[in-house]
Amino acid sequence: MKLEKATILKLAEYLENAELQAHDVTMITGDHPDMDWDDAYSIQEEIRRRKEARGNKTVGLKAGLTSFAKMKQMGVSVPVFGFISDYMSVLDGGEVKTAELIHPKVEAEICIVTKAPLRGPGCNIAAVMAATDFVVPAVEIIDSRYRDFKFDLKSVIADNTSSSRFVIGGRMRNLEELDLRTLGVVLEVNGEIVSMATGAAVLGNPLAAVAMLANHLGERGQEIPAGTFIMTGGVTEAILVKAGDNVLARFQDLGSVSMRFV
Ligand code: OOG
Ligand code: MG
Repeated sequence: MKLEKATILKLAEYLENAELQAHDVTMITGDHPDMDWDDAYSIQEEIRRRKEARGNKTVGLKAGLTSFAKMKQMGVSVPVFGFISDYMSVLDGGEVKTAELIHPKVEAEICIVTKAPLRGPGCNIAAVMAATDFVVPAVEIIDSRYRDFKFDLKSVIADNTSSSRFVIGGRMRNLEELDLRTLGVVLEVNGEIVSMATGAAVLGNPLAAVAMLANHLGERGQEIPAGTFIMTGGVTEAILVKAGDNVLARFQDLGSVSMRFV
């Protein structure tokens, strides 16, 4: 850790206020070039603590920047991990209010719910398979608090990996019935296909993102509890949306997820 505790608290408040008041901010590494990875995750943890103290439940964990398309889009090479809160949930077919957001983008994600705890180090795909209760599709709406969606890895980690809204839809399926690597995903905006990919776009297998999350938490003495909803990361690059847009993600074998931006 390079930053003082008081600075961690101040930066968490700065970033969370930007989220809650829907205004953009400048990158925090600009003023704090010496901050390290622990500082970045500590700022994110403080944002989580603030939300939970206010009564918001943490309802899931996420991996981000796990697909080559996203890594290329954002110019980075390692995944990041964050959390999602109850108030970020939007019903399938529901409305996303753009007035509450800065510059939302959508991305289709393969998600799982665990039935047993997962703890690193040494967590691998087989361990994740054994701990998977079921698979379910979702669309994540990310909304970086940084101006023009431009950030470095430490800044985006501190900003809770741009978490903003998410829509779970489609149908749940047992992992045994699916091959996540060849599972196709088509993303449409206003009836037009804007991107497509298969599950292998995410680290070769989306379950690898869950193993990496368990190993990341293991380093911090934490684990993924049983019953955790986990988003494995966008399979394609994220697509900028605006009020009036209709978004539909079609997942092979898992049904579809939709929402309107108003
Ligand atoms: C960071 C969040 C990335 C994903 O699925 O790749 C993410 C960002 O791109 O703003 O959630
Ligand atoms: Mg995502």
